[in-house]
Amino acid sequence: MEDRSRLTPERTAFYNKIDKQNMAPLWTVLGDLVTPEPASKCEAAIWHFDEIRTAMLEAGGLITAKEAERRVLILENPGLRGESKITTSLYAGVQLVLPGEIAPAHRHTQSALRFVLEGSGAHTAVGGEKTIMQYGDFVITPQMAWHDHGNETDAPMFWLDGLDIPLVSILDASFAEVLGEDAQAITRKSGQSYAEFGHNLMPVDSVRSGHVSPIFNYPYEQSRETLEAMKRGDDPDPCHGWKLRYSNPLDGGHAMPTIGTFIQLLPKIGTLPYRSTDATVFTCVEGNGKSRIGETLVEWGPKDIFVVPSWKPVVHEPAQESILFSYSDRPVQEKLGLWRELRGNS
Ligand code: GTQ
Repeated sequence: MEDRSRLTPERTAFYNKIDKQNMAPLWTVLGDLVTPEPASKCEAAIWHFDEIRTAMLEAGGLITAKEAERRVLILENPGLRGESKITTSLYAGVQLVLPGEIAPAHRHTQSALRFVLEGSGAHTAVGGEKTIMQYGDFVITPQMAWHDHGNETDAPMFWLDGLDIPLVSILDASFAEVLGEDAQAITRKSGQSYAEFGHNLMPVDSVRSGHVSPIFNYPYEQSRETLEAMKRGDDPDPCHGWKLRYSNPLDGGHAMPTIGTFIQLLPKIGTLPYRSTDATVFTCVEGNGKSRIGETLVEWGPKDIFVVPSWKPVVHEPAQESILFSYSDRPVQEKLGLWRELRGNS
C-alpha cells in the first residue's frame, strides 16, 4: 500500500511523460479521492453577530446596496478561504439593507434563503409578491425568480443569506440576469402565498411546480408556536431536542430542492453526540450556549452563526432552553442516496 506513491527514477520519468498527454496515475492519489470517511477541508467555525454587524455598518458607509447590487459580507470557512463557501457545497453571507435602500431586481439559477437577524418591516419581493420580514422569519427565493429587497423602515435590516452557489458552480449551471429596474412589478397581495398554501389548504387548480415551496415566508411566530406544541406533546429527541424540518406543502418534501432548512428547540439538558454527512450552518434565534464540534468549542448567543462540518460529532450544551435555525445540503444527499447519520458515541 505505502509503496504505491513512492517515486523511482522510472516512475518519475513515466509520470512526466504522461503528464504532457494530460494523464495522471490514479494510484498516487486514490487514497485522497476515495476516503474511508468524509475528509473535508471545511472547519468548525463561528462568527459573532456583533463583529459582523460592526463590519457591515462600515461597509454601509463605503458602498450603497444599489451600487453593490447586493451589499453582503461573505462568511468564508477558514478551511476554504477565497472560495466563497461556508461549507463545501453551500454559501453564507450577511446582507444589510439600510433605510430607504433598494437591492435591485435580478434572478439566477442559484436558490437562496434568508433568515432575518435584525430589523423588522423591510421587504423582499419574489414572483410579483412582497413579503414583509420580521426577526426569525425564513424566506425563500426560488431559482430564477426575480427578487429585489427594500427597506422602507427607519432602521437597518440584517439577514443571513444561504445559497447553493458552490453546488451550482460544480455543476456549471449558473445563469443570471438583471431586470434593469430597481423593483419588479407587484401583482399579488402581500401574504397571499402564505394565506393560500400555509394552512393545509391550497387552491384546487393550483398548477405550481412541485420542487420548491410556494410559501416563501415561513413566519417565526408560527415556527416557534409549533416548537412549543411539540415540546408540550413529545419528549425531546436525545440528539436534536425538538426539531422541525421546513416542508413544502405540495409534496411534504424539503421546502427548497437543494437546501434543507430546520428549526430546533434545545432542552436545557443539551444533546448527545450526533454526526451526519450534511455539513450544517446554524444560527441561534433565542438563548445561548456552547457546542462541541469535534475538538472545537464554539460559544453562541442570539444571531451568531456557526458551522458543523460533515461527519464531525456535535454536542449542543445550551445554558438555557435555546432555539437554533439551520441549513444544509441534506435534500441533495438524500436524493442521491448519500445522506448518513450516526447517533450517540458509536
Ligand atoms: O440577495 O440575491 O448573499 O444573488 C449572494 C448572491 C445574496 C441575493 C447573496 C445573491 C444574493
